[in-house]
Amino acid sequence: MLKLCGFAASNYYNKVKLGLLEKNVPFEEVLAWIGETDPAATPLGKVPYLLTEHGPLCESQAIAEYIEARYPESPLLPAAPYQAAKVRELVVFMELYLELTVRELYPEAFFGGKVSDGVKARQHKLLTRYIPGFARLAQFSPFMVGDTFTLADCAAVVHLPLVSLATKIIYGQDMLADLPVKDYLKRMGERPTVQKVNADRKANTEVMLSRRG
Ligand SMILES: N[C@@H](CCC(=O)N[C@@H](CS)C(=O)NCC(=O)O)C(=O)O
Repeated sequence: MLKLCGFAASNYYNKVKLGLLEKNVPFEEVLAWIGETDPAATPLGKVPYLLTEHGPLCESQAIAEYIEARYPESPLLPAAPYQAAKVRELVVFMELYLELTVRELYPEAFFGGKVSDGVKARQHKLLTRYIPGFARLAQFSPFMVGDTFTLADCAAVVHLPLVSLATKIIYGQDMLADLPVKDYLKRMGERPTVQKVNADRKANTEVMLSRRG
């Protein structure tokens, strides 16, 4: 059976977990905190990573695509190449431009640390450019791309709340507020799979924060 390694407070871990649940693929969760990961499986010590009977795999998008190729039932990528590329395009946008940009703010937004004014200003400028670009691609009607739940929704459900929350805490303004993100997340939150991921995330976040002391 596939083993998904990492911890449920992680958005990238939850992207893969949500895909597995949506596809009804059996898997086991193996708890691995940062610093406790296997370097042979994840050379940069990042989570998630997946243990398969062929060997380990890291990087959430590579993992998601592997699962998709191996378990074609309940597809999370459209069969048409262009539509599938549009899904991948949006995942890249959300991760490379939104999530990685706000990630610089997490130490202060979530972990009691401090982020310099210079970094805050730089990330704000980047987001001011990136978010309108994202807005042109995202559909929200009712899914991120097309008329079915896809890998773009797996990514959106886990990343967009962090973009909203981190920008609200650091800049006093949810920089996604002009997009229909709240309604979208509410709609997605009606799915039992999303409810499970969110409940596990909340419980694991408590444990993570208590470990940090
Ligand atoms: N590009 C990676 C990002 C994964 C990632 O950044 N995971 C975080 C937890 S949410 C992590 O492991 N951080 C520890 C680190 O970067 O050393 C992926 O898609 O899997």
